[in-house]
Amino acid sequence: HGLTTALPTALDRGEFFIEYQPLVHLGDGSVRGAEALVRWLHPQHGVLSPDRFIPLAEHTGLIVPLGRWVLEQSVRQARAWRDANGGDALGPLRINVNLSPCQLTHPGLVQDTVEILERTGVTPDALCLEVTESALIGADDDLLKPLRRLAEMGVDIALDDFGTGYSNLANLRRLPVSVLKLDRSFTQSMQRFPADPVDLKIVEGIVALAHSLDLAVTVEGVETGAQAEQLRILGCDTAQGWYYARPGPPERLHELALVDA
Ligand code: G
Ligand code: G
Ligand code: MN
Ligand code: NA
Repeated sequence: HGLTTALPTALDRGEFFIEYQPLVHLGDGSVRGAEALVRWLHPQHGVLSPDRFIPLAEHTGLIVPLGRWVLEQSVRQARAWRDANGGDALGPLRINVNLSPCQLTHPGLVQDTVEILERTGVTPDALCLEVTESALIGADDDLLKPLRRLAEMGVDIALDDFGTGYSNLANLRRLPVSVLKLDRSFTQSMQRFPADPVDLKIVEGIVALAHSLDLAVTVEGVETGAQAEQLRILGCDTAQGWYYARPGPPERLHELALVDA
């Protein structure tokens, strides 16, 4: 329908924008960075969430230029935060950017990323690329190669929505990932304090495994202080969710980081 015909030219018309949701250190509550979440300001339908147009963008191939645009904007934003802080006074704010499976198979990914980092003067360790667990299940070496190259450069790779894809845990060793992003469903089950004992055991097990493989654990969808506390006790490293902040404009992230410094 209407979205399908409007999507191909939306990028040129400047209708996309990015909101940022803070990533908070569970130990001390400090803001460590943000996830970039794209939105489409459609002239008739108003603000559309990515669920409404990312599948369409993947289907039509627009996801490659759109994903590149999101990456460039987000890395520029990370640079702007750094400059506004007068260097690294707050510690560098890191930026997380979602990658679609289609972007992984696009041959330009590594070079585009290198060029964007060079143009903006942002170091690779300030960037984390999020790939869903389901995109990497059964991934062959060709698919993993660009991610390996990026990881070798110092870019962090996060396994997004972890725990929903039924991936072989032993498979984790093979993947060039440094962060597990635990799926929101685990956070939801921590709503009650104490949480369901089986879910507690599962999260405890995932955290132990992750840390033994030198992976950091990020939790998403944290909506209450009780959830945050439970997940902190379980050893999770970083959290994201409405309890801290909703996705919002870049100025807000800077304010949050400053307030807390
Ligand atoms: O922003 P929202 O909270 O509605 O996010 C919904 C989904 O859209 C999330 O799963 C997120 O990973 C995805 N998403 C948000 N921004 C991007 C993007 O720039 N690229 C891709 N591929 N997915 C995105
Ligand atoms: O990439 P990913 O699917 O993880 O994207 C995060 C999605 O989760 C976005 O759609 C974002 O708006 C949403 N989200 C972020 N924080 C919360 C939260 O605390 N609760 C809920 N229900 N959704 C959240
Ligand atoms: Mn994500
Ligand atoms: Na996720």
